[in-house]
Amino acid sequence: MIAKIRSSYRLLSTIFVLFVGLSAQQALAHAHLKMQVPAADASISSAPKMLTLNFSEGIEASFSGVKITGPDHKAVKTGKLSLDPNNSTQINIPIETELTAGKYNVSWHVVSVDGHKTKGQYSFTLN
Ligand SMILES: [Cu+2]
Repeated sequence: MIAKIRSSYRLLSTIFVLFVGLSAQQALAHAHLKMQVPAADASISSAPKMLTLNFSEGIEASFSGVKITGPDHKAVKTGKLSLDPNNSTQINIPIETELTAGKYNVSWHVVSVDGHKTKGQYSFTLN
């Protein structure tokens, strides 16, 4: 009898551990920024024409946005954000003005294919 209770207790705790493990994995499945061009904290010498952001998950482009702010604290004119045709985890944002030297801040927010929102920011410097 005691042995039977012990084994069902063990089964229950195994199920519980599996459940907690799965939930934690789902929480980690949100879209995190993995890579960006120009890179975060980069010091670059030529003005970029395009900004690309790579995430850990597929992105819903229509619910995502990126804002670039220049050294004068004004927003940089950007074109329409789009999903890369060959990679659903990458978004491309055309830069429609010739950037001048200074520090630029990139502020992004995205919705991943699982419907979750994430956001963040980083900067790069044009010399
Ligand atoms: Cu998620």
